[in-house]
Amino acid sequence: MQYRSSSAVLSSCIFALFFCFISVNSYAQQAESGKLHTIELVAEKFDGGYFAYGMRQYTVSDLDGGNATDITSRYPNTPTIPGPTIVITEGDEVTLKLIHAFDTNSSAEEHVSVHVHGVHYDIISDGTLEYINFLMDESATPAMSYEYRWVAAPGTAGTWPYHDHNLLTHNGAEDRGLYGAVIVNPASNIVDVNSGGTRQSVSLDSVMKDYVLYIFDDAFVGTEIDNETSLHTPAGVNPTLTAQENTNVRFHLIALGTNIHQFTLPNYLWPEPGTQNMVNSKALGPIEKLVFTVNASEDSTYTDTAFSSRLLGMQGSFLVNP
Ligand SMILES: [Cu+2]
Repeated sequence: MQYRSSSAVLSSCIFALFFCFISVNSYAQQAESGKLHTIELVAEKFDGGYFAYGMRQYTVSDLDGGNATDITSRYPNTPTIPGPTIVITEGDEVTLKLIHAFDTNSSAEEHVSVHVHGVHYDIISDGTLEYINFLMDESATPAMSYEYRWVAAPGTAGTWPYHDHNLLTHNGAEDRGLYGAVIVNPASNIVDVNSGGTRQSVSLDSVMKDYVLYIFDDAFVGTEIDNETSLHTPAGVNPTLTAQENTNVRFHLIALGTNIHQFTLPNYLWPEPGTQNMVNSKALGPIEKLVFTVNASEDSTYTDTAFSSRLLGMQGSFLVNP
């Protein structure tokens, strides 16, 4: 398949509760190798007046569709907050069909979308309304699903949020539960870990668990991925994270609030991305992210030490089982 490059477009979205800066990247190039992730997400109503994304169908195949494997069962079979974590690798492509699967009480509920950060896509996959993109409403509606296409081009490795942009307001309903994450693993399949104080490159295959922690302005909300069972489990508010001693585990922090947060994991140091330093704390502003891997050696308490976050008790246990 051929895809034309689109010109770079910059848009920004401001939420009632959160804001984010979004760069809609042009296709730097077509992915040269990798896998195709064919995903069907549903958006449904959720307890408490919230909304949630759910994984309806997920197959991974070669880019031409061959050798397809169904991995839907890795995910809960009901919609969840946070939404499903999509795990891909640089070089992969994603087609994501979103299905509007709830009765609407008002016209404000007729549009729902997926707007992603970090990966590349054409403007028709922006997941915004014509009001913002000057082109068209890129929504699933009660009448029609909508398909988005993303390319995890070289350089997109990282962990990125996705969220609705069109339900209720043109800023979306991220604050009503419609958000999730995309993990783009590096094509090298290598991550750096602190080994006895020095930086060591290890295979991603050695990472036994991934913890995705969304940092809101009053709490962490998490999802835990067990890479032995491949199961994704929503872990709730300020979740207790567990690891087996001496295994590598990876933290993915995504700040979704408007405050500046100061994440720390006492007794642990991790290689700072882009430098040779070892650090144990990181400031995260709105929509910033942090991905690091540690070797689980002792119990700790991950904490947001920013002043107001401390007052709100933003912390959770990291328990290492011998
Ligand atoms: Cu955004």
